Amino acid sequence: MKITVLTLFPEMFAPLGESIVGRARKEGKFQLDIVNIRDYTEDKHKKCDDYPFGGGAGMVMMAQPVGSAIGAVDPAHRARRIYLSPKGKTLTQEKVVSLSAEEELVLLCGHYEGVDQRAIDLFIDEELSVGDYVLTGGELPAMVVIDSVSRYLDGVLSPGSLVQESFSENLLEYPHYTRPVEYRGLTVPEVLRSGNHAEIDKWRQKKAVEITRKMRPDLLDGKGGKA
Ligand code: 4H3
Repeated sequence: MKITVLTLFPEMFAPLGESIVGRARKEGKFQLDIVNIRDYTEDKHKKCDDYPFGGGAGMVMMAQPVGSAIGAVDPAHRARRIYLSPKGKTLTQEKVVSLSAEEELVLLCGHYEGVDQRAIDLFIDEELSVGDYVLTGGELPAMVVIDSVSRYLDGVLSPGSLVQESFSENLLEYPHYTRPVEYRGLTVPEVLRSGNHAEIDKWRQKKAVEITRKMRPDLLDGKGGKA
């Protein structure tokens, strides 16, 4: 997969050079290009934003730099082009899985009051939100999309990790423990040290249901998930 990010703040994407995503990029499991929209402005002062028609606070990102940037990175419109916005459909795990099957994604990050509506109308396939709150820009949401999607690409996670996850679909995770056996008076549940993998699986499943019932009952009664 190839993911291209369009942003006025490319340095915000430095975290994607680290950890699991950073390693996956270095190993060529996917390609991530961070493109500065400013490189495509036709304004002699490199301006990319302007005052809103109709008045009001804040600045609006101009259609021209955004349109030229998209045209340059995806001339044949082969990519699924996504604008991160609180108006979009909320990103779900199911959506993450479907995005991971795309060959190419373009993620457009707005800043300030947002992007001129004509750039969205002309160039964007879909708006996505990472949750019902407003952020200063679409950069963090774009990173959320990249991180969550990259986990489903071949060779990014260790073999087994996603299998485990699909067994517990619509359930929250059971608790994890590592050494030592006792820490500040709290001990690791006996069953996890028993070596009995059938019993361990049963215990984990039971805990997952328990935790889901307590924290997110909506996931069990079908209101929030597919259950
Ligand atoms: C996405 C973008 C929240 C989300 C965002 C989300 C700033 C989009 C500006 C930027 C527009 C205002 N906030 N929930 N903010 O995914 O450019 O909407």
